[in-house]
Amino acid sequence: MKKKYFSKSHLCYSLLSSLPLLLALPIAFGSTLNRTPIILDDDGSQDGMNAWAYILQNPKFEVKAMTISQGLARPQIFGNNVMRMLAGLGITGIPVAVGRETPLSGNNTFPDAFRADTDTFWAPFTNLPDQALETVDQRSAAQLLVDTINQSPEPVEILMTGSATNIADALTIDPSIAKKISRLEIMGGAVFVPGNLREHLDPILKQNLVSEFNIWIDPVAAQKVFSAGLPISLTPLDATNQIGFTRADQAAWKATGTPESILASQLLDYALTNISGNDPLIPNPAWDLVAAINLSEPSFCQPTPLRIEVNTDGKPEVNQGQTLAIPNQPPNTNVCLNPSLANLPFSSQELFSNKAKPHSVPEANSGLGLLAAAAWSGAITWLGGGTRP
Ligand SMILES: [Ca+2]
Repeated sequence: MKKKYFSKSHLCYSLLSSLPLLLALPIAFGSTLNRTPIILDDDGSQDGMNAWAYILQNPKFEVKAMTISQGLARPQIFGNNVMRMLAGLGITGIPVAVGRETPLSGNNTFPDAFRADTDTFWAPFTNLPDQALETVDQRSAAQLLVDTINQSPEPVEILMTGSATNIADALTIDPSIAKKISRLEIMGGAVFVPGNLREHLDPILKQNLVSEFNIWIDPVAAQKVFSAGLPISLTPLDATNQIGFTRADQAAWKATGTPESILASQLLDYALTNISGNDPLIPNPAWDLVAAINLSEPSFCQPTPLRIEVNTDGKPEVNQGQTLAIPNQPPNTNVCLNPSLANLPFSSQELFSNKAKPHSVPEANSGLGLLAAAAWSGAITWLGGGTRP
């Protein structure tokens, strides 16, 4: 007679008896899972901080450093804002450094009104703690980039959602970092669609019909980055024009109730109110968040390999900063041209739900992960935790 080793009740007993160990597994996994090391580089934009919030709560990534580029931000001012933002999120231990205050070349600048809102971190839509828990790293942004990349045992990804100034400076300090960057995801440029300077009321800027702000703000730096042989993935206006976030997303993110989701909700509120005209029919593209999704989710967009070069010689009010797709040349960039939120394994309203769903913490793509996931699911039921969403 064959002995039945594992009855259902036996399995339940086994699970319960090892519950303390199994419950600890997801925590242990949090630090040892194959998280991709990443550096976040932004110019102090509300959509950039949405992108940062998304990456910070995303179990696929481990944020190794944050750097602030000139653009919307006056980096010295915005560095302190970021430290207070991190205090509000309860996050410590990530070095934050600021870059130079001006472009490598030229004097293109964002309109002052935009920069004033960045200086105040979009108050009163957001409400930062008065005190930071840590101070800004004393190294330059470029030096922090170089040190972080060189000290990482694995290649590092970078999400660049502002000017290319800091990355270009880092490549000047140590060109060898190019070989240790596994992917540089850029939000910037307008390849086959009009630019966004033209949308501004400034009588000079609006004459430029072809350039996008992040590239235009420091075109020499951008061209240096595009020609450095990096594995670049570009999320240009071509892609972001097709994506929109709504008041329904804002409400859902707020309801998710994590520090990151609430911050994202506040920043989207600012954008819908002040950038999209507070019209319920006009969603907000949250440009930098789209690039972050493109970096995280392979199903989001099928990339198109293209040779991208930046116009550095034109007049700022004509075509300087234009991203050109050069035909019949070896590609240097994987360009996202047709993204779709419908391709994601979750809805846009669930973008910030990673920390809110305990069962999603263990990754089920390994044997131990499956065990941990099963135990976690069992524990939730056992604890009377109710239904899984
Ligand atoms: Ca940005």
